[in-house]
Amino acid sequence: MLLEKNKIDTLNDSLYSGHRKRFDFIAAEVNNIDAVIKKLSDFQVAIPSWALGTGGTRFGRFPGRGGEPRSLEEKIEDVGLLHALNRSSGAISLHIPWDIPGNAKAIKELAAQHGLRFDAMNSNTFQDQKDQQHSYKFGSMQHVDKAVRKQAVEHNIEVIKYGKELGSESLTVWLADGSCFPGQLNFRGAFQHTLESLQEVYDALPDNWKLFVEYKAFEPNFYSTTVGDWGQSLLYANKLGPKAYTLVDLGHHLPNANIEQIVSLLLMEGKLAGFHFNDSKYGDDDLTVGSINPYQLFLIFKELVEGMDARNMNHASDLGWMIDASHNVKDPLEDLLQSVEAIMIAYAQALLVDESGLKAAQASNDVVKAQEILQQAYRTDVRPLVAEARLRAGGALDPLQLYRSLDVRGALVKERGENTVATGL
Ligand code: LRH
Ligand code: MN
Repeated sequence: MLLEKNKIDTLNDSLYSGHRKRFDFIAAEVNNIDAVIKKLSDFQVAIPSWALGTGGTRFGRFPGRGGEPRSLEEKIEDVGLLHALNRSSGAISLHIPWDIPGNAKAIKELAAQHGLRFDAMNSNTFQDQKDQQHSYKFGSMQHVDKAVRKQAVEHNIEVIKYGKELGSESLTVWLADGSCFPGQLNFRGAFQHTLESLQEVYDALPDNWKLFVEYKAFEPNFYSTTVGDWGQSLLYANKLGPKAYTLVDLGHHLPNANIEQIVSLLLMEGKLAGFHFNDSKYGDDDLTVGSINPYQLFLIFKELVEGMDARNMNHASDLGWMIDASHNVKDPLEDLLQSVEAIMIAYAQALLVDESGLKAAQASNDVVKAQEILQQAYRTDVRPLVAEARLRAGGALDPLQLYRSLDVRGALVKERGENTVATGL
């Protein structure tokens, strides 16, 4: 479904005067307002191809209204729709084998028509495919059987091949590998096998590619995970080489982990790959970004802005900004629109932090002043700034309102049917 520009213009015209008032009010408070808006317009979040349908849990999946994408082409159309609405979703991250491009050239052209590029590719050695020779029941790259490890390495090299054809420049490896009971696994053996396997994948990377090592505390293994936390992931990344980095999925931490401190140190080490943004209250809940703990998201972006500026990094292009969520009760596209909005708001708030004032407060241990400076930015309603960035980039002032007023889901159901189910989680 293509979104006509005039539909966006009509909505924007109806919302413009209110927006202008709110924008002028906040803009009066912000130094270098145009630079801030430019940074927001340049910032693009990659949409996961595996989160365009209704997800579920082991207790079941409750279908949505339907109209889910039936193919990679329709997934690209849906991400194109999101990007037309908010002009901040200019990339898609594919998962193989859920999204094998039949004709890579045609897929690349279709994505370009929607203004989309291909972000990190994702391999999958956490499920057994029907025609697979060896099972990953007891792991993939950690497996005691060399043949299983070899199969996992070959799959990742195949994923790189697809990525090269599509213009992607990075591979995310998330390994479900681990153990469910004490005694089941030799930790050193599992680490060494995994490192050797990752090294073979690393050696197959094109020169300009990056390898993202994604860690996770638990699930589907519930006693140990072989890439279980940022320290273990950093160990792998340091041993593999300069093209290997650590990927931070916000939901992959133990309760109350200080993720903003982890981010600050990985950035300091030049080993931060990027993010899988989502939110959670307990485990890897994969909920809408900013729906449970928006202050933590702000604190993470505050460390990102300060750390990236300290290394003269380009905010828009030097890290991988991706969402990784699953939608059990919301319309997938509405959920993703809310997630992108939450990310843009946290980034805008972080850009408003008085960094020099904060440094002065820290230097004089003025703890109260430091908190006041942070919360001044966090408590600033930056939504007009994010909306203005969308407007200047040709997007909708209120993407969700337009998505609903045009009944986009209804049109997708008419086009695709009620019972279509997208591949993915
Ligand atoms: C694992 C994970 C990983 C993906 C999968 C869909 O929990 O976060 O990034 O491969 O979700
Ligand atoms: Mn993830």
